[in-house]
Amino acid sequence: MFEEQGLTITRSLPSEGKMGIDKELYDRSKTQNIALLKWLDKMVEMCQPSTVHWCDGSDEEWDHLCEQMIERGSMIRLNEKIRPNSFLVRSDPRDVARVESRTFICSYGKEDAGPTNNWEEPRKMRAKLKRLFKGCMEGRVMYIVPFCMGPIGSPISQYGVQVTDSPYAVLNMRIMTRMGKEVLDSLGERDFFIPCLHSVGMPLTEGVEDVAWPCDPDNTYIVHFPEQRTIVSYGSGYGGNALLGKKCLALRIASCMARDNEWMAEHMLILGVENPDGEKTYVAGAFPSACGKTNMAMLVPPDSMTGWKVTTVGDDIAWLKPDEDGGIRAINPEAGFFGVAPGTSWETNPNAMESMKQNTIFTNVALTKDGDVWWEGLTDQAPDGMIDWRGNDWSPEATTPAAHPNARFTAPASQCPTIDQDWENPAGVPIAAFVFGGRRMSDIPLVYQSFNWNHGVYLGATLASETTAAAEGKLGNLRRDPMAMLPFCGYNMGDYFRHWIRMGKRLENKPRIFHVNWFRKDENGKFLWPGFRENMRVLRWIVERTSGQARAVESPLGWAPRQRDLDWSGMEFSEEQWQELMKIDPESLRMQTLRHEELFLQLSEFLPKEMLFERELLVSRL
Ligand code: TSX
Ligand code: MN
Repeated sequence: MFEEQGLTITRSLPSEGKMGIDKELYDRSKTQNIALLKWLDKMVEMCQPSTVHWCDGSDEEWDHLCEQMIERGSMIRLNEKIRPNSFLVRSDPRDVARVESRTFICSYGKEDAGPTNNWEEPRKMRAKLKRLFKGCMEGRVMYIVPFCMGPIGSPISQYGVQVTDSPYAVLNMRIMTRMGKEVLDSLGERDFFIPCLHSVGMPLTEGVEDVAWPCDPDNTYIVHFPEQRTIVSYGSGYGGNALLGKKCLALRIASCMARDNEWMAEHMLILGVENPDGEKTYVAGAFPSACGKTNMAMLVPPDSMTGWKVTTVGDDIAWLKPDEDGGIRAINPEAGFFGVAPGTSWETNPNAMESMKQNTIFTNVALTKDGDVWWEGLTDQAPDGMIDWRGNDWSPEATTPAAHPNARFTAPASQCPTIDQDWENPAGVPIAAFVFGGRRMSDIPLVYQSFNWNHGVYLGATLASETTAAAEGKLGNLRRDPMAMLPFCGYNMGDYFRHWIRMGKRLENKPRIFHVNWFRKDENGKFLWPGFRENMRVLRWIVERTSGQARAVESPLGWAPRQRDLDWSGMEFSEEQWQELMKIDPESLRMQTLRHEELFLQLSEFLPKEMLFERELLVSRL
């Protein structure tokens, strides 16, 4: 079985002498794990690095890698007094985001990847990758990064080993995952771990000079082999393309493992809501991009809601497993936040700001003259004398942004002031509600609850966000993003819906399912809901619905609160405002529902009948 996990399925019969040299290149005494050593032998042989370094996850290793990157001009140390042990990295301007067009699910059958994923025949893709990886680490260090997604020892956690030639990836993995010697020891001789191969794709062959951010944008591939549970990524050093534990493992590969083993790998935040009596309710939420998911995960309730608290378990990914009590428990497989910097401020997210006070890597933000960082939305006024994300002088009069819109901070979750006391509990936290949230300027009310599980799955399956670009005078285009998983599901989306329906049958204590929309606008284009801290009022209704305390009335979309069902302490909101915020126009919604459901059309041959049934029910209610 393990033969298949490497790239070199066919043995190219290296001469014994050569193999001997390669094996001596790295210390094979670090582990007794045969499967791991066998895979590493092949990777070293194929990539031809000049040295191999086993990452132990120590502070010394961190310091050493940072020093080395600084020396090469790949990293800048920020002002130690303002931002201790924190760094700025500027990427190649061609390598600034995940590349969906070059992300592949290489299952045996094309149908298994489904119509919403890029697919290539595994054998063809392996051959292509083999050519790219041959000698790709020449002149570079190969880092071996043993990591664990989830608390070490948790029955829900999974091990991975990333091989990479990017010290930037190593440093980020050190924040985002449990990484190093402890993980390697805990992995022991188990043969199940996810092999993750990564290269920036710029070998230092003779005459080639290194650059600050090596990459190969013309040959970028992010490839998943779901049956083998392996990941191969080439050509990019950025975020989800290079930190393979996150989107590649914890979502795409994990979603396949979850389908096969009756659990769930979801693109969800996890938060805890504590009421004034100290009772805790956990909620998991899926939001498409640009909906403020990290802000939600770190919500600060309004002062007027005395005794209510929100705690943070995770801001991006949830792994959920059925428990003994018929419920479902979730862990955050990550150990850090890889958040979008622009728009993050002391106003919008003070807990994120606290989390990044130290030990943080900033990527593609602006550098201030006193050696701190800045980005659009951090302050109203941009400071003078900055250097922008491309490394050029920048002034507030400039027409280009100082920080790249996808600039990031990588910060340890442990530094978040609201981090939940059970965020590393190996058993996870019990989930009482799922919340799906879209950015919808019109038609969709603030909040409603599904009538039942399958109806809730339909709400998730039809989740959509309006693109912010309000082109051609009309409102933005609706983009479907089922369960916010469209770019992250490692298999056929139709089968993914089916898996959700199956999980509902399996669970005795099903989480209740809700839909929220913070972004409805009036006819003048003004937001009807203040959002941010005030979302706590909606969150309170949601958790009190799960315990049967809060009231609701039936609407065509689902159970909806009346104004008096929400906590309005310390907030003025007129009845007219409420009516406009919660208004349902059945005619318009019916048209929308019947109209080209583009995604449903694309998936039509794979859709579970339950989803079509839910649509019919909705249309008839409208
Ligand atoms: O994150 C947001 N949340 C969730 C907060 C916990 N944002 C930012 C989204 C961009 C990533 C929001 N933007 C939210 C929200 O609830 N709501 C809005 C829309 C909005 C923007 C500005 C105002 C109000 C609503 N300003 C005033 O009302 C003054
Ligand atoms: Mn995400």
